[in-house]
Amino acid sequence: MKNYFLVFLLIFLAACGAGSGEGLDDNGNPLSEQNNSPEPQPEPEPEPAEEGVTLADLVDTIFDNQALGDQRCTNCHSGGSPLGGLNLSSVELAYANLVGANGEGVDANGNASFKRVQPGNPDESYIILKLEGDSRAGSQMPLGEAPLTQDQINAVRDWIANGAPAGGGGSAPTVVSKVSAEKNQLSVRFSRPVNSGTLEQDLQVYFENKNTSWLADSNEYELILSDQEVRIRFLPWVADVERVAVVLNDEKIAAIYDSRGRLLDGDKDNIDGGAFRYEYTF
Ligand code: HEC
Ligand SMILES: [Ca+2]
Repeated sequence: MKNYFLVFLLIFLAACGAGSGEGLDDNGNPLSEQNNSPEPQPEPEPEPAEEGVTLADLVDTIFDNQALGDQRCTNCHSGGSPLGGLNLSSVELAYANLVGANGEGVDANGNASFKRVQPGNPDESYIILKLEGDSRAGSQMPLGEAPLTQDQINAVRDWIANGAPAGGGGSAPTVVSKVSAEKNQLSVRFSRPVNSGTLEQDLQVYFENKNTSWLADSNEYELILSDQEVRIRFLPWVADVERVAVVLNDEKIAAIYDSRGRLLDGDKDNIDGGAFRYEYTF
C-alpha cells in the first residue's frame, strides 16, 4: 500500500512540475529550467528482498521433521529405493530430486508432463499438484494420510515462487504463472499472493473487434479477487465483441504490488515491473 501511494505521489509531483514551466527572474528573464524545477527527488530505495522460505526449512519442518518425530514424507521418500523414485531426506537430495526433475504427471489424455519443481511456477510444479490433490496428479500426498495444511503447502509454493534456490530464500519477482480462458471467464494466477487493492486499480479490460478496441465498462465484468488469482467474469456478454484483451500493471496508470511490496514482473524479464497483456478470441 505504502508503495502504491508513493508511486501516486510521484506521478502527481511530475504532473505539477510539467505545468510550472513559466516565470521570470528579478531581471525579467525567463527562469532557467534548472532553477525552476522542483528539488530533485531521491530515487526510491528498493525494498530489501524479504528472506523467503528456504529448502532447508521445508526439509526440517515438513519433509523430514526429526525434531517432532514427524517424518511426514521421508517415511516413504528416503533410503535406497524411495517410493516414487523420490528421496526427500536431505537438502541436497531434495534439491537434486525435485528441481527440474521430471515428474510423472499426466492429464486425462495421458500426455502432460510436469517437472516435479518448475522454478518460479508453483502451479505447474508436480509436487504442488500432488500436495493439493489435483486430479492430474493421481493420489494426493502424503499418501493415505491427512493432507498438509494450506500454510504448509503455501510454504512449498513460496520456495518455488522464489525460484526454488538450493540455499537461501531467493528473491525472484512475482509473475503471472497461469492464465485460463473460458467462454465468459478469464482467470489469471500469480506465482505469489498480490496486493488485491493494487490489482483492482490496475487491471484494464479492452473489448475488440475487427474495427476497433475500447475500454470495457466496469459494469460489463465482475472481478473475483483472491490472494493469488483474479477472475474476470463478463456479464452480460456484449454483442460485437470478438476479442478481449486484459492488461495488468500498465505503469502509466498504476502498478501492481505483491505481498512483499514488490512490483509484479508483468513482462517476465526477471526484473520487477513491466506490463502483462493477454488477448483471447472467441
Ligand atoms: C505412505 C507412503 C508415502 C508418504 C507418507 C508420502 N508419499 Fe509421496 N509417494 C508415495 C508413492 C507410493 C508414490 C508413487 C505413486 C504416486 O505417484 O502416487 C509417491 C509419489 C510422490 C511424488 C511424485 C513423484 C513422481 O515424480 O512421480 C511426489 C512429488 C511425492 N510423492 C511427494 C510427497 C511428499 C511431499 C510427501 C510428504 C508430504 C509424500 N510424498 C508422502 C508414497 C508416499
Ligand atoms: Ca519485468
